[in-house]
Amino acid sequence: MSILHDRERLLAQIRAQMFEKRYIHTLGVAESARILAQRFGADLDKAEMAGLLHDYCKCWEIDRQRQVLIRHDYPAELLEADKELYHAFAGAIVVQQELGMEDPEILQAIRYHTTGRVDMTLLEKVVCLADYIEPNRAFPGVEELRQLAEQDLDKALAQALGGTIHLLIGQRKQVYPLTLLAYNDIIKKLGGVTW
Ligand code: DGI
Ligand code: FE
Ligand code: FE
Repeated sequence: MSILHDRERLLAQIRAQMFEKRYIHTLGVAESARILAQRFGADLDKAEMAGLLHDYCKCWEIDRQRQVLIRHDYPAELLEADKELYHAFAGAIVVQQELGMEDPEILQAIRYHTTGRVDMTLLEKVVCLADYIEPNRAFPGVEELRQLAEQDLDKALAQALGGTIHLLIGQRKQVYPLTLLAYNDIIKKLGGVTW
């Protein structure tokens, strides 16, 4: 049986890639993604699976993540960007190659879970937002974000991405272009500030 269909083996494999805290976060994202999928009409099992896999190589050495990117395909500007972004793009490659995940929707949800992008799919939005609001997250504004996520996926995601952009600017860090494009795209589709 494929590891993807053997839950215990899959969880053990994921657990072996990361520190305990990251694994607890991973289970939280899977749970939140399932709840959001139910609320907003995405595929529950795909959302949960993408949540389980989204940070698969987050705890790997940066050089190992970079090697995965270099040996495969990555956006031209990624290696110049914050290394925090590598794990999302490398993760999508690794779970395909090492675990045999072939579902393109799940792979894209992993790939874009950190940066977002223009025209995010429902599943991508669900996983990206679940990453922000899972039960173990604690940051200023997370409660407000959870409440917004009860009502409106796009508003919550705009608030989440906007918060990250704000934080990065406050830290004098680069903002990856896709994050700005994702934020603008959602705000545009919302028709401006409506909340
Ligand atoms: O992997 P997680 O910690 O669960 O969460 P994540 O995948 O959303 O990673 C977020 C980190 O990436 C956070 O510390 C902010 C950092 N980061 C650096 N540059 C950017 C960025 N996040 C976004 N969305 N866009 C950036 O340009
Ligand atoms: Fe992540
Ligand atoms: Fe995460």
